[in-house]
Amino acid sequence: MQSVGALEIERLRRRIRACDYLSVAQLYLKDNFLLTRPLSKDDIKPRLLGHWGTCHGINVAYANMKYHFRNNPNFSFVLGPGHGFPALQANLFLDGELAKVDEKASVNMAGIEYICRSFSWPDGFPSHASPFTPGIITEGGELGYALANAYGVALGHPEKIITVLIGDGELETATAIDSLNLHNLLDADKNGRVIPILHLNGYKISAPSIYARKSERELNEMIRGFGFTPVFIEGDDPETFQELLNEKVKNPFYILHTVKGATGPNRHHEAHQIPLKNPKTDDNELHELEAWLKSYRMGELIKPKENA
Ligand SMILES: Cc1ncc(C[n+]2csc(CCOP(=O)(O)OP(=O)(O)O)c2C)c(N)n1
Repeated sequence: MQSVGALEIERLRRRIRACDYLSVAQLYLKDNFLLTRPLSKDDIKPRLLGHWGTCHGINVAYANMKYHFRNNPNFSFVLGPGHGFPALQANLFLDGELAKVDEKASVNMAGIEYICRSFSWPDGFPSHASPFTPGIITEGGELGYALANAYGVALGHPEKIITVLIGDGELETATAIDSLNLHNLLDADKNGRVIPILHLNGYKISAPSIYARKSERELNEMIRGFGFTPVFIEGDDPETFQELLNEKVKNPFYILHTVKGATGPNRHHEAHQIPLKNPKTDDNELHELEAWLKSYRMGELIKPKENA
């Protein structure tokens, strides 16, 4: 089994921290983007609109899968929870993908300011992944099609590897659950490989998801019944994730088990959209938000010249 060095694991942890920070900053900030002074109510956007709960899981899955397939130009990532757009945008920004289509999104301080200020803002970026996002071919809004889209991308392209992140709420849709049968129709010699990851974060908006209520054994048996080998990834540490990715498994189906809203202030159903709703008017929430942003220690992750 191939193993990933400590330096690379640390880099992945830092990347995930930076993407988490940028996700929160996009949701909340219209100024003071790197907290160069104490956070004030004037720094907060007047209307908070977006989804936080799924972001950390997206950042974990994106960083790990992209690293694992870093030498494969035919790798792509399909995102089911497009409402977790701050996370997708953070990754595309950091990788310089956004700057390829929008020069204002250069990977520096000015770019950070631009993506944060413009998120969910009139004439700026929408709150969900949309056709303005590099690589987005189908704008969702309606959950359920990620897996079917991934198999569509694989059709007739044996060189392709497509990983697809599916929410546990999304898997409750008829389309998503039935799409687990699609691999039976694809001849492996003529089509690409699809690698599903179920993001088991426990909730579908404010209620527990059905799949989170199943025992690990029940879930494993269900996935096995569809013809996959279930692989549980417990928690968000890249070391575990990379180890499991490097284990050779026939037709794997990864189950990324995280807590909804992980790394944020409330880690459950209330984390789905905006976890702290009134930092612009409530002193306690403002301080909680500042502590949350500071917990990522973003200053350590930015090169000094960009931090100036
Ligand atoms: C077909 C459909 N039904 C309902 C919704 C409303 N909706 C938006 S997000 C969401 C919860 C999704 O849960 P999950 O897929 O687990 O994503 P996560 O918890 O990671 O945010 C729902 C039900 C929708 N977008 N599409």
